[in-house]
Amino acid sequence: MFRFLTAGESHGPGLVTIVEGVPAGVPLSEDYIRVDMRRRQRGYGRGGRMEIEKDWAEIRTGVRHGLTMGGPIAMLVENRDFSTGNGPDGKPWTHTMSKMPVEGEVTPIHRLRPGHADTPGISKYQQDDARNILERSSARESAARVAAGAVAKRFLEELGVEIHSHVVNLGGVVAKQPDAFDWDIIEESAVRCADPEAEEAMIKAIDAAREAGDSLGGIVEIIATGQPIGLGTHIQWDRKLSTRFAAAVMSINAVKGVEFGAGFDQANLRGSQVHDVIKPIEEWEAKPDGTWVRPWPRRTNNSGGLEGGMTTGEPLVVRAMVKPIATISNPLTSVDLTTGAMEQAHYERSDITFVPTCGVIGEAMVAVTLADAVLEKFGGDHIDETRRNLKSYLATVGPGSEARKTKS
Ligand code: EPS
Repeated sequence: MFRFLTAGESHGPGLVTIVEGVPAGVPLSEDYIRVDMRRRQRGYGRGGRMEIEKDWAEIRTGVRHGLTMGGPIAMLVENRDFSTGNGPDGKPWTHTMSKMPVEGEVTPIHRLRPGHADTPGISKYQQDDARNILERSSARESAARVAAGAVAKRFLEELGVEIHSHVVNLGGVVAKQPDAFDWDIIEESAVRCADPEAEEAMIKAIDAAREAGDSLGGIVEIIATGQPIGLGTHIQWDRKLSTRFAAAVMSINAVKGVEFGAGFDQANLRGSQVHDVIKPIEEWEAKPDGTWVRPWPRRTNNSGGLEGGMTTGEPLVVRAMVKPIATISNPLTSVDLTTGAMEQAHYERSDITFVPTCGVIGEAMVAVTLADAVLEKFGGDHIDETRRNLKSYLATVGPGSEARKTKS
């Protein structure tokens, strides 16, 4: 099993994550994790906080001489804002977020932000200060997820799996889908978009929203390639991979919808237009060892690489719809939590959009879910064992029971 937990607050000393289940022998470094930590911080439309933070996941356990040891990997991500920045009332965050009681007043947050976790949070946790809710509900926590996701990606790379993402819609500007993805170009794009014309319009939309004191949502697409056919299962509802990917991606702050492959558009089509026809064996690509590059390949991939809750071996295509951020500088009318009287919602600082970032967080959640599914099927206390098990399984996949016997 591959799993992780996070801890930490947005303006506390930092974030912590513990990743468990990584086999021994996987090459891993802080520099490798840093690449995704940086990617998460980029993107046009991010707010002032990203000028302060230089996210770095410090590996504290589980790695020796550049290789995982099989034990839990604990990582720390410092919040530089805590040690260097000022919070409300011009007081340092060390004061506002002190573990122990402090001298003098710390101004509580009473003006609830519609759309954020504030209102149900203060009710349920019986808080008189919405900071005790928003510190944990902040999307700052996604830095710890991206660190965990990078570990999952490193493990998956060893098995030939790659994960990327791009923005398909930002603030209602829809990108044209390219025939083939050039991931280097997408990484260079200020909004992580494959269509330069749409990119320009997205940037304009972000500038206009900033001007209006508002925020923007959108849609990101996450694509994983190289995973074998047959991960997950059709056997039980909670073990289906479609269930697990949807839950993992829906768990990202502000994500309100998930679709696979042709997605919701399939509602408008007939079955004959939707289902992915299997190619005849003459068109299969063979590897030198007698196995197939992709057994049971398809002519199309409307399923997004999942059938019956299992991988088909075709690229996994997951899209997430991200609502506009709830913290807006021209705040909505709201109420004071102590009196119920009308007030403007609280505003400290925020991003205009975090759609480009959301793709990077989506990659992390897809990576963690795929890593878990790979270990469920192939196990392995050392990466070589996982690799051996994957190889012997692949030798059995293809037409005919005779072929299965002789190849395995
Ligand atoms: C974020 C840090 C936060 C926000 C954002 C994501 O920093 P601060 O609250 O200090 O400005 O910029 O959080 C939200 C969008 C949210 O709704 O909480 C980060 O590190 O990604």
